[in-house]
Amino acid sequence: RRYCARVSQDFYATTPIFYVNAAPHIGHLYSAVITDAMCRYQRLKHPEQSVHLCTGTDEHGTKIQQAAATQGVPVAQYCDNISTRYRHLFRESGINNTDFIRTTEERHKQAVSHFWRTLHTRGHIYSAAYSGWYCISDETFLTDSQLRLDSSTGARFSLESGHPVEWTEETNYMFRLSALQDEVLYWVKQGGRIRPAKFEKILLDMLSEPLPDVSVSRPANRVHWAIPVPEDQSQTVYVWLDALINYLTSAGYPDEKYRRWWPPSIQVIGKDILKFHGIYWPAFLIAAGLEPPQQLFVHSHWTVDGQKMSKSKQNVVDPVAAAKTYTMEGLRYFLLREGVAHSDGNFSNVKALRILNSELADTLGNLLSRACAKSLNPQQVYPRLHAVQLADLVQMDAAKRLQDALQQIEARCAQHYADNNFYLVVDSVISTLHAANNFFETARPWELKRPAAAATLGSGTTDAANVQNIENFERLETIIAMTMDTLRICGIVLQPIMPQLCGKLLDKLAVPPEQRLWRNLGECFATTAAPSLFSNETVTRPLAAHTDAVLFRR
Ligand code: ME8
Repeated sequence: RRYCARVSQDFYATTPIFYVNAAPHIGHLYSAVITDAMCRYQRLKHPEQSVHLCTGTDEHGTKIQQAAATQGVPVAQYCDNISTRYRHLFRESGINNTDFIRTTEERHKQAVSHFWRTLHTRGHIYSAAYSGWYCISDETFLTDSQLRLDSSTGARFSLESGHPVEWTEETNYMFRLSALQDEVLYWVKQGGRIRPAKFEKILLDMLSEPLPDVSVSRPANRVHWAIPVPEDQSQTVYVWLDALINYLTSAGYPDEKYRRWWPPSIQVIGKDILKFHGIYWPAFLIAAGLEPPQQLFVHSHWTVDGQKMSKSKQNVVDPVAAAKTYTMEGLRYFLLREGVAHSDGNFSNVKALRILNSELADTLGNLLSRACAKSLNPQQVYPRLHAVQLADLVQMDAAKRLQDALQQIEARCAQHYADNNFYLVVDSVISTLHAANNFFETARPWELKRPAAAATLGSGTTDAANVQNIENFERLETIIAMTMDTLRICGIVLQPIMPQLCGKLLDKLAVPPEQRLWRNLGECFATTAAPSLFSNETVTRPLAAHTDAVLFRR
């Protein structure tokens, strides 16, 4: 079997769909923010491409049934409540999803039924008596090696989640996973499918043992909040099979239109659900005659002050509350700046405040306030560069360092975005902004402010004082223009990470929307020979008067 390169130029990205058994926390938001930043980068880099970003909620199964019962709310209403909280959170966080799927929707039930029938017709499903240790919380049967025995009580618990298991005997439908081991291995081994590479290794380890067949239905009398198995009302579809199919539903499956998006370009998941997405999911797809995803991007977990987040520890970080402290853009920035996919990240208020104050308020915000200060820039303009002054200024070491940083930023950040290393994008931008602040201080523009005599500028007089005035004025304009060019470039690069804040920055600088694309990065004093403004204009451009120059308050 060969998986060919995707024919369609369109980009399809997914987040996991989240269980509605509890409110969203920063871990859930993190998956969505990563995926959103990937999609925003695609739009920036390839504006001609269509992008589909699907997220949503996973609403079936015993866990949800129980959560609703505990609250004494009808289960459908309970699902509505939590699903709405996710929807709001994502809207408030600037997640630009093009679909929000709920597994309780009719379109999804249709997709699951169709997919089930396809597996059945192709001979991948059989009926069998099954017994084993079942963990309700994990929604799965566990083998002996996945259990911990409490010798004092004789009770068994899931090693991974710590939740209790029960001995369960039932007849249900099995999926011939064992027959697809080689196919799955072939898919994984193509390389680059599972990123970062650390998770490819983990998956290959899992695949080094023979895969058992997997139970894909439950008796309807035990799990009734689920999708019925077609042609057998006594059974319901296993929640993980149901949940995984959401990615097809969102693409339009079973209608042929799903082919426009299939297979997904990238599927973002947390490390906790690697087995389901790295083994079951490609196996289900291959069995149904469909192509597995092009890439799985697996991220590690957030801990809080070094501890795993959990309700019992009462240390779950509510993203809505965190956004009140840091602003939503600040929270996005912190998550993408501090999160690295291959190892767990630690959320701490002290660290978040320190980073946001020093990078967003001081480094970025301050540079904009300086360039827009009325004392230096009374006309409130994005001025033009003057060739003679530019040639002289770039002799300064501080200007050379800034120029170097700007010359490298496009290629470096394109690579970092392609690798989904958002923290490295931020690194490049912040060091460029440091270079710009340093240049500004070294160039001392405040010493070039126009004296009152400047009123005669352009009047044609040639006395020495006036010539000096004109030179000073042009030097001042050039320093401000170089600073604004840097801010503009950094603002364009950071848009996928902080869309609103960068929008405000680019608005203030009066950059037209069609000039905020990746391809506009080539147009700045450091990369174009001509001393021109962006888009080769040579005029001075008024700043947006109505937009505040304060980007981020400490
Ligand atoms: O597993 N740090 O849903 P779920 C970072 N419904 N990310 C975290 C995290 C943390 N501490 N905790 C959770 C399910 N996540 C299934 C998925 S997909 C077809 C079905 C993120 O609500 C991470 O992406 O338990 C993880 O994989 C996901 O939330 C699990 O969310």
